[in-house]
Amino acid sequence: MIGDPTAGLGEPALRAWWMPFTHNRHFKAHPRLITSGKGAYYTLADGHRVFDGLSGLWCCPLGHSPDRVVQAVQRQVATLDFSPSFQMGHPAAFSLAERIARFAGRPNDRVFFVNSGSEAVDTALKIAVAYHRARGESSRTRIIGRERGYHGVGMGGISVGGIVSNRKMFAPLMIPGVDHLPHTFDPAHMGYSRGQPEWGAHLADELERLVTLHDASNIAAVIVEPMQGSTGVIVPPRGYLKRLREICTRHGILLIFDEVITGFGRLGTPFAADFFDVQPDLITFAKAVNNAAVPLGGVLASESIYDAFMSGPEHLIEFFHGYTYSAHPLGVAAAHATLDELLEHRLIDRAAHLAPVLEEAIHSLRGEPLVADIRNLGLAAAVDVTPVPGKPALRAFQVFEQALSRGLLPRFTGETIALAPPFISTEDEVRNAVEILRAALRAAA
Ligand code: PXG
Repeated sequence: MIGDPTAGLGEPALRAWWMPFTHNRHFKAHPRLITSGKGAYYTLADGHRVFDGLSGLWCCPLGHSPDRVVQAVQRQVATLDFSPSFQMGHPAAFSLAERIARFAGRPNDRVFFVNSGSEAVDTALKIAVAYHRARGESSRTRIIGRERGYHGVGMGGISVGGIVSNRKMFAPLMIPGVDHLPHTFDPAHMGYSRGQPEWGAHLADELERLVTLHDASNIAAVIVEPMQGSTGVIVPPRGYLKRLREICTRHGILLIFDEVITGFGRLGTPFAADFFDVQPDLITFAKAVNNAAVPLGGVLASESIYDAFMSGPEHLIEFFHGYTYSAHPLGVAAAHATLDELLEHRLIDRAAHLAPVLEEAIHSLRGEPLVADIRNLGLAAAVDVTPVPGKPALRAFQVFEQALSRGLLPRFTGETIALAPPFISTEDEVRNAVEILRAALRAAA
């Protein structure tokens, strides 16, 4: 490890925070503390700077504390710190919703604001089920998720998600009537694929099988991450998402793209829907929408979905759902500033430009010790490592530690190391991050 990152903070000082998705006992014995961030770099408690290889947790495409976002939030907190969004509204939330719909190329969509990806997913599932009911098809309640899917940690999200460790402790709490498509990762057919694998579009036909099993009249929606992020950058086979779209349309099933990771430019297009040229009925987003300066997420809903709710007496609430902090003024201000930066500096084009740089670099790791597979799409890439026998997930952690000590903060999860650098990174920074990973792989072997 670099120096002593505890910087005087011993275990007692770290006792109270029960950390999320963290090995608490190990962490508190060997803490890794971040004290500041600027641009593409974090500074650790011991003063070392590390390159932020995952843009925070996929959420900071502009790097850290960009001036424009900082100033927007500072101005906002001094002007209007909080505004109720039940039966009241603040102007910037309306203009942001319109901007996001236009940015998505879906100008007639409506945007429902929430505070996280998990809330966005649970909101989208509620919209889907309530939509069918509003149209008199109240038997359409079943949701189809996908194996290895990550849709956050709400009750809906873990139910449609497909990561067993996130589900097994909570099985009795899961929403009923969920089924899962198979995931699309098969190293025998797509090992070391660059971009989208050629093999695997036929896996979308599994949806037809589920429709035959349950009957379309019982199915509300299908939810997928267009590119699976958390489970390790699993890239959809060519034609797969188009086929899912066709099957959904044929059977009146809503298609939900969970774009919490892919939204706002990660694939070099505004949304993954643009990249794959497939338009879903609902899109969830969070993270990069406002560079994660303040928690904010949302759901884009097509006009016809919104319209289905707009019946009954006008003085009555149409959709009984929302959060105290929906469209929080600070989150909204940060999002306007983030969109300004993304658009003015053409940073999504820059992500597209950096994508082949990352692709070339990451695939040069083929043949390095421990490497079992490499995948990439847009400005995201993953390296699978060979597990330590009998100790699942240990190897990737060892590689992570080696990388961190050399100045790179990647993401490790399961047997996968992921990279998703900020869009503001230079080509050299992207290549250098991969060189650090190479050194880390060698050192961990
Ligand atoms: N949907 C998707 C597709 C996500 O990736 C969520 C929902 C939940 O978002 P919230 O804001 O509730 O956490 C996510 C979150 C990782 C990593 O390392 C990924 C996420 C979060 C933290 C780490 O891959 N994705």
